[in-house]
Amino acid sequence: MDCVFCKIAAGEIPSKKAYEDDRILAFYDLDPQAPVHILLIPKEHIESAADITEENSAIVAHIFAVAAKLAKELDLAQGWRVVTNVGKDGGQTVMHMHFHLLGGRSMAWPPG
Ligand code: D5M
Repeated sequence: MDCVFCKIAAGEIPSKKAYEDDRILAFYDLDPQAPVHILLIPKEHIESAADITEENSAIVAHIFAVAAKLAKELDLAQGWRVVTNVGKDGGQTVMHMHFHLLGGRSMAWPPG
């Protein structure tokens, strides 16, 4: 499968890692939208949050636990945001589910 995030998870494409275990990888976004901009992905290929089911949803809880740990480590005590884009209207450009962890600046609402 020609998936850039599968290749990053497999170490075939380099990334600046923030966290890794057997199930997930967190790495810095190459086009940062905030002083801290990290992507958290499952190593297993899941296309988007639209494919989350009762059977595979534990990975999402794990990703949020690691996001909270990273936010603490990176001193984002003022606040931070987790975003996942789904499909064309959601602004998803890489079809491997990922969660953006954004922090280090004040966020606007609603997102564009
Ligand atoms: O976000 C996809 C995000 O993925 C976007 O912010 C750029 C980032 N990206 C794409 N390729 C790479 C590599 N190779 N390293 C790091 N970051 C990358 P989306 O929600 O799909 O619009």
